[in-house]
Amino acid sequence: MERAGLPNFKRIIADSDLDGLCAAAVLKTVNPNAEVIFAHAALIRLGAMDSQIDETTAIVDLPFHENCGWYLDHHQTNRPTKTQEEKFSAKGGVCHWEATPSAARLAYDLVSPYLDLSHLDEIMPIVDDIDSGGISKEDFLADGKILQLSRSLSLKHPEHLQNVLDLLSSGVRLKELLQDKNISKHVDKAKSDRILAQRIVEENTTIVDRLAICRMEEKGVRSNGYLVTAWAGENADACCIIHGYADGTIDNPERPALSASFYANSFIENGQDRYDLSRLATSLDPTGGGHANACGCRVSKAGIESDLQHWLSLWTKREALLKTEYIE
Ligand SMILES: [Mn+2]
Repeated sequence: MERAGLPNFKRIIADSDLDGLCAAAVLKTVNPNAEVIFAHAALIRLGAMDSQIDETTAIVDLPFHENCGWYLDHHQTNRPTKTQEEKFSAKGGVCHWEATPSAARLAYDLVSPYLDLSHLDEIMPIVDDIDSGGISKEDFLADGKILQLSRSLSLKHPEHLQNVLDLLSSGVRLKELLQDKNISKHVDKAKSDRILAQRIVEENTTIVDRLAICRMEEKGVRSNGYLVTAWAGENADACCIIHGYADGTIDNPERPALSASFYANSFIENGQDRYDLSRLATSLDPTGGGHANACGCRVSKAGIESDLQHWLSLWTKREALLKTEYIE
């Protein structure tokens, strides 16, 4: 089979969201024997995955790591510098960084010339939309099966991640996937969890100077940005969601450390690219980052109140400090 442009790999490390999973499914189609490990950005940045990364490892939808063999990503803050990339290529590494709407799309475009990926054609546009803030308010409120599937994916349920991955990488179509009993129980749970999360968002969100601040810490319930920005409507340009536990740790999916996520309000006109929120995510935590319109970081030792005050002080000066500049 002609795969001239594709590097060899034995292991895939991918983000544990729908994008990372679909990207991993695409790569696993190339090498069905590859082991897939799901992780999240902070684990890579803090070196917690170092022992599992070598020249036979493909890393996708996660921060750059110089010891891997194939790097694929689309997050602006993860992009290796020119010097990093030259050094990486010089020792045989292959870097595919593109500003695609999803990492899965990047992988799909690289692999589809060589292999039939048509079973993913239905899911791909939605993966792009979810990962780039392109979901319409109507689609968000309708809460279709793919949105539910995307929320069901978590490091808390590694067997579910592997299950979805195995089906998608073996050519199973979406309809069949959703009919699988083991999968549909997680998807149904995600549907009912959203109703609970919605109530917690409403009870714990305040809007300060057009920033919706949602305090989900110590709650055991998670929310994505869409749930908060849909609730805030026209009254907010962005949201900040606090998750996790004061006594949590970054490598414990059951009790994660305190973290903050920042999302632009994609439901308002021009809401997506007005401000570079990644400047908030990197202002107190060097391991923070992501996209300009969707990013996150750890809460610092100073604590939530102090961090929030700092982010708000930048946010109130957003016209001067956070305006998006177009690079290139
Ligand atoms: Mn992604």
